[in-house]
Amino acid sequence: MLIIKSFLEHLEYTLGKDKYSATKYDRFNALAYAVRDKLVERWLDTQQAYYNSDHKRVYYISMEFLMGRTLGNSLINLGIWDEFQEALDSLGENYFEETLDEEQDAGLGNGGLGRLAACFLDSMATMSIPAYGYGIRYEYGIFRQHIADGAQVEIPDNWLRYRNPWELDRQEHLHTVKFYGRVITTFDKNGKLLREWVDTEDVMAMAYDTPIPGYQTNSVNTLRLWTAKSSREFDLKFFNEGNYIRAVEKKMQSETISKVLYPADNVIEGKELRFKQEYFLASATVHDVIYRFKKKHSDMKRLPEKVAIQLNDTHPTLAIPELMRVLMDLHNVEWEDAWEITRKTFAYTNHTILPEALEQWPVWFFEQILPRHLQIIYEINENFLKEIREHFPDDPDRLSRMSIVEEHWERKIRMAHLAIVGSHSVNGVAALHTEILKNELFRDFYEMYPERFNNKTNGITQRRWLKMSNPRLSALIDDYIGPGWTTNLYELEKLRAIASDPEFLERWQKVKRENKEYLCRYILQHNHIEVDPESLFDVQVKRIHEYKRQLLNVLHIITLFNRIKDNPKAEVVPRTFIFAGKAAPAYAAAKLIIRLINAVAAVVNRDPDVAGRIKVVFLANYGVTLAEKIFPASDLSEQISTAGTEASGTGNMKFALNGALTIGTLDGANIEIMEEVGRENIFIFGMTAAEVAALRARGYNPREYYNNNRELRRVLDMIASGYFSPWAPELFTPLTESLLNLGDYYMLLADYAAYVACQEKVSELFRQKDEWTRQAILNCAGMGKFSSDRTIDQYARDIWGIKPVDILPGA
Ligand code: DL6
Repeated sequence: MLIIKSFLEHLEYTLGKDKYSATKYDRFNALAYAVRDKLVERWLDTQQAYYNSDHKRVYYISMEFLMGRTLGNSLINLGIWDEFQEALDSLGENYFEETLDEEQDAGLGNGGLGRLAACFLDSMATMSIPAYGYGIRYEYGIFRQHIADGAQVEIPDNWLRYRNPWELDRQEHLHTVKFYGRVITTFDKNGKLLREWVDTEDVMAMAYDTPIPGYQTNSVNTLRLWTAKSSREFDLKFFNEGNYIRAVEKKMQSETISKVLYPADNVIEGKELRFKQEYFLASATVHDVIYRFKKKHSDMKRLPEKVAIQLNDTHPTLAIPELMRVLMDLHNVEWEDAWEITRKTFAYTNHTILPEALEQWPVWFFEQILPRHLQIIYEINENFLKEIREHFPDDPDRLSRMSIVEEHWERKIRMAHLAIVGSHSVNGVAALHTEILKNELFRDFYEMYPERFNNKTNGITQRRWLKMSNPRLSALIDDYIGPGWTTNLYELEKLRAIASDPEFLERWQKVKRENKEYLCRYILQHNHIEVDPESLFDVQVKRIHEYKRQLLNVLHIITLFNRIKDNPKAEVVPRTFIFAGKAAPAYAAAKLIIRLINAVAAVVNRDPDVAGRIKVVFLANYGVTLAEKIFPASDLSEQISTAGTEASGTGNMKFALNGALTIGTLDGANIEIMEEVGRENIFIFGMTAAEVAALRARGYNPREYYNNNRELRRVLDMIASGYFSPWAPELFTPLTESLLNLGDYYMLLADYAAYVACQEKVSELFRQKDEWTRQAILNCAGMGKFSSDRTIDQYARDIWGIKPVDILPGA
């Protein structure tokens, strides 16, 4: 009952409420504080142990951390879920669940890249790796999505409005981040050339720390997020000039840096504010890292012995010239040494090959905002070009291809080139993706630095994505093979031996059924659609993007619809098509795809001929918490991107872990999933990446497919003629135009027939309930490789050279 005591004390003394005045949100806060108390001691012990042992530490810098909720995860990782559940439920019916449900998602990310960072934090803490996450404490996270008349509406996510009980502000951890100004050259007393960056406009970066508890371990790591504060000196200048309004205005301007997360996934926003955000994160983090290093060391050459910095995509790459600047201008390190230290410290992960997501910043941004960094980048580039000439003396074209400075059109800095040149490791996030980096996107660099390139296939944390979000399946698995899978996911292999055991099959089916019933209730409550839990739950949840091909899924739905309309008595396997995902607010095609899904849903769901056979549901506001409800209830996982476009995918892993079968292309990590679960237990269709490239090179003509496939033609004509939008017949023609007249860049039409045929096999198998279940079990059994623990182990060994540190209580 100590728990209740602590909970009630926080309600009273921290929040000033009693049981009469406390809202549900107060209850959540009081519980969160009670749990945080339990973390703090271990947190302090961990930080002290890192300091004392002076181990090498890794700094994972990311513009995104898609954390979701923290309370449930902390209870799981601390092993106190049951205890708290029992204690809280003694206060009232459903008290515990309702309280957990009050927590807002920390949505500081767009999708896969941000969620990967969050899974990595969990794994690093669980594996006692001395690690820090560094990011920005956006006041507004990813927008909330509402659906109004079938269309996406964005609502600001003011997630910090009602306090965040997990964070602690560290007023003492303040760093000055400089912008603008000019560089002057002076000499020191020995005649050495000095560069000084002067007349800058300064912003303060203030730290907020969140504890990251490992699972069944004493380690509690730190996620440090920076918030922008105006600098006092800066304000004073205007105050002293008597310009009060200007001073306040400037203060507000400087604080906008950490206001809002840019909401585009896999696309860059070439905005000045985004550029400033990236530098703000890079600079504050580099200063913090150096500050911590200097507590124990004075010789900067030892930095790479003690510090590894992982760049989560190119977004934090300005940390490379920033470290060079700090070493040379503030610590008097010579260029050669500074460069060696920098290269040995940094490692870069690439997460996309889509051209629209590869960052290039205009040189004039640098000239105005970061003039000293531009000098440094130019010098890095000069040395680099010299090195290329030495390696490849007879290949002048190479120089312009590889240069860090793009000289055509507007001059730009190619951030990926800077990241590769300034790092000792470059990795892709799935085997195919890394091959594409080596052989296509970064081929020139691979030829020059083959030893830098390596693959680290992504993973997910099984603590959140199975143990916490699917308690029924976790309990069943524990019953048969024990709980070892929570820290060693390869233990799931043991399920293979019982995949045909009738009792196990039956219990597995019962779990799936209950999870589906739970989702049905959610759908009824939120979408007012009644869904049959016996139907096949065919699910595609992820960001809406043309390359992910939600539109191909819609083409299949309309095909089925037509088949049923033509032959209303035909035997069909009932399916519920479930979609969820956000579109970037400025991405017109993606937003139109959402409208089309909802328009098709409206037609299909009210048609009496198809009643009881197909339903279409679009669930609004996809995020971590909604995902936790969807994966456990899914039968079929749609992973249908054009081969060669999805770097890895991680949703694919979450589905399979929860016993869904995959229908997918040979893209990203789907290929490795297939290798692990067996070709016979996955539905693979469509062109390979090599076939896509070959077809593109030959000249792809989508019209050929349209002309030669009657069903496809009919589906596209229906969309184009306004069948699903009689109130605005031309509403969806931009989508059909892009397929038929603008080249169908992602080749939906080329894969359509194979996809539809493959879906028929899916339906056939679903009729054989036990065989379906057996394959679902084998999918789950094959997921060992896809734990983020394995991924982190590989990063720690191959890239960071970091070993776990045992944390003894009270050490
Ligand atoms: O590596 C995490 C995740 C992959 O699983 C996805 O396949 C990939 O699309 C995503 N990439 C991005 C890139 N954004 N930018 N830049 O989100 O990374």
